[in-house]
Amino acid sequence: MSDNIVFALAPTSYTVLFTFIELDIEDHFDCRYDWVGLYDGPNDGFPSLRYFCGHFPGVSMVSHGPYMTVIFSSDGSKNDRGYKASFDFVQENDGTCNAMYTTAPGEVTSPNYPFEYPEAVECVTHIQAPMGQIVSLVFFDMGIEFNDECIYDSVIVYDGAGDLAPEIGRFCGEEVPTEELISSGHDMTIVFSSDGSITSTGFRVIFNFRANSAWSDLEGLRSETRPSQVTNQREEHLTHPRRPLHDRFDNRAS
Ligand SMILES: [Ca+2]
Ligand SMILES: [Ca+2]
Repeated sequence: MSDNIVFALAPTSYTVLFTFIELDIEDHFDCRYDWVGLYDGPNDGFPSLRYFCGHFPGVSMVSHGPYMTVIFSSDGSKNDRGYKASFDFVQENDGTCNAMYTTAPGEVTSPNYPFEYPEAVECVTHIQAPMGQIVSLVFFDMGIEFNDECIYDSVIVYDGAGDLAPEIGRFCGEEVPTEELISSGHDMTIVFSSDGSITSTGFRVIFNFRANSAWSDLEGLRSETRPSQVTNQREEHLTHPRRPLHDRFDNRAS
């Protein structure tokens, strides 16, 4: 029998994004024996967001405020490997699912993935590679209410910062897109939206950064001529909100 408690505190106006990197906990339909519980506040007296057991790596949950409490509990028999997870702080906009990433590789999923996404949400994810690099995106899973023009629920990928940038692709349905999506500059934006009825299991994509050869040449030329302030201030500012509390934590004995 053991209990292990982790508490995350984000700055005011941020929420806590908790993602299972690995989850391997004695399975039971009610998670009665071993479990990880996520609570929407500074201790386990607050409402539980969800209890997890079994095997669901990649699942994320977001708190509604700046606190999240995570409790791992196991009973007296049958141990699996345990869990490993990461925390990030996400700026609260509409209280749900917007995010920004400036490091790679990384993953973006619909809320609650691989469980059903909520109705009537819009999640904007902005991915920004360092200057001179581009963003590459590959779909791994797809389950979004289908319509010929994806007018009800959709994932739209934009070639730039924000949804005014040109569209790279618009996706819905059950078929996993096979092509690699690439930005022309260092920004890419993913907008997931759902309407007020019919949901599905959602999507999962992996993104990475890579050198843009045209850019690299240009940067090489520039670095010889321009002043030494290589990083612009906007990037620094945007990087700050996503500093993790603990890069990773791990309940397994080493
Ligand atoms: Ca057990
Ligand atoms: Ca829908």
